[in-house]
Amino acid sequence: MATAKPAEDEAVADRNLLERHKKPVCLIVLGMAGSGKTTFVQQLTSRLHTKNKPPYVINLDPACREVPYPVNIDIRDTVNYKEVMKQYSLGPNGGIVTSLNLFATKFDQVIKLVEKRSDNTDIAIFDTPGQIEVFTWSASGTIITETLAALFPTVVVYVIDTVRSVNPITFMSNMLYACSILYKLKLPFIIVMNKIDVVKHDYAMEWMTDFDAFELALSSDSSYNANLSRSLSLTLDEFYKDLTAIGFSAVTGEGFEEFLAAVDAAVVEYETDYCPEHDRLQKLQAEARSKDKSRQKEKFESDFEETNRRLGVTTGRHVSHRNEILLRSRGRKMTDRATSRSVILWKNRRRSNSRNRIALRREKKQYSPGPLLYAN
Ligand SMILES: Nc1nc2c(ncn2[C@@H]2O[C@H](COP(=O)(O)OP(=O)(O)O)[C@@H](O)[C@H]2O)c(=O)[nH]1
Ligand SMILES: [Mg+2]
Repeated sequence: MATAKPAEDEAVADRNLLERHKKPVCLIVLGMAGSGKTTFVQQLTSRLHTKNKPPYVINLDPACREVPYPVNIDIRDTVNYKEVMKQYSLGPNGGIVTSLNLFATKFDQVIKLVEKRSDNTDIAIFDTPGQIEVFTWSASGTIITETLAALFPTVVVYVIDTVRSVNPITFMSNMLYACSILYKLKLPFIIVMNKIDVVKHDYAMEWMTDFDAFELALSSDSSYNANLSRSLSLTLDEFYKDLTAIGFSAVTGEGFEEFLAAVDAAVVEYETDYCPEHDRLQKLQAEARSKDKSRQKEKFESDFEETNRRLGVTTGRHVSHRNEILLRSRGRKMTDRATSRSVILWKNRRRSNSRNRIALRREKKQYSPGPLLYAN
């Protein structure tokens, strides 16, 4: 028996892997505002269409004016960002986060739609909101990413603006952000150094592999920021080793083939590194849950025995006694609930102060997202 269990586990893991393998690769495109995420998705989509491999494209940016690529699911069809801002009295960032939260409640439908396309789509692309932190540090961003990663081969594509990153301190901030996302999500990670039609990415590649070159770029600067960047560069050495970085132009499409090769390698990494770890953690969680359940059951039984012993109730009467208690408490709860509800209703009807009226009006206006619309 002891030898059969690992073999059984392996078979389950293999089956999970095979099922995930048949599904489209999900690319979650992240990056600072203006780094070129949307233009990158547009270029990728058009190139894949030319290759006769149309991707499934999902726009998760509720605040964008227009989507410049053929989109299959658009968050703007489900959630009205301006209305959310108005009704919840929010600013632009709060509006985007809340819209994403509302959309996340319907994400199971998105999953079903992507799954449905497994036979004829190799890639699903997720374009994210302009402000990166809206996605990376929000609960809905984490839910979306983790749900995708549990069901599909998922790769994070981090877009960096090579034009803005020529400043070594800006480059370092960008890399730190990338590093924090990589260690938070632990998913395969591709850095796309975008806009190489304007500035080539060679300088960035050199800074990532040669500390002296980075130090030279900082030599004229003796500020605190520069010193911090210098020491961080040494610390990030390990992180750079794990990275795949490619040059890309979202305008000309240069670097497209290299990007596809990086995606293939990332899928292998997902299968060999991420999945076994994910499955291991899931197993541990399931074991902990079942242990907890049995511990609770044991505790309940011993408490019950103890109470009966103290009350002098015989074991034969356990069932009827328990039923009686349950029935009585259920009845009491229902009547309690009913009476308290009627009291509240009565009070609400009676009370006519303005605060109550405003609260009621607001409640009535509570925004709810529309149905999920999608194009096939
Ligand atoms: N020259 C050049 N401009 C780009 C490139 N990618 C994006 N842009 C421009 O950068 C700006 C911001 O791009 P956008 O895709 O909206 O960025 P997002 O906020 O990350 O989605 C737009 O004006 C784009 O035309 C590129 O590869 N080369
Ligand atoms: Mg965008």
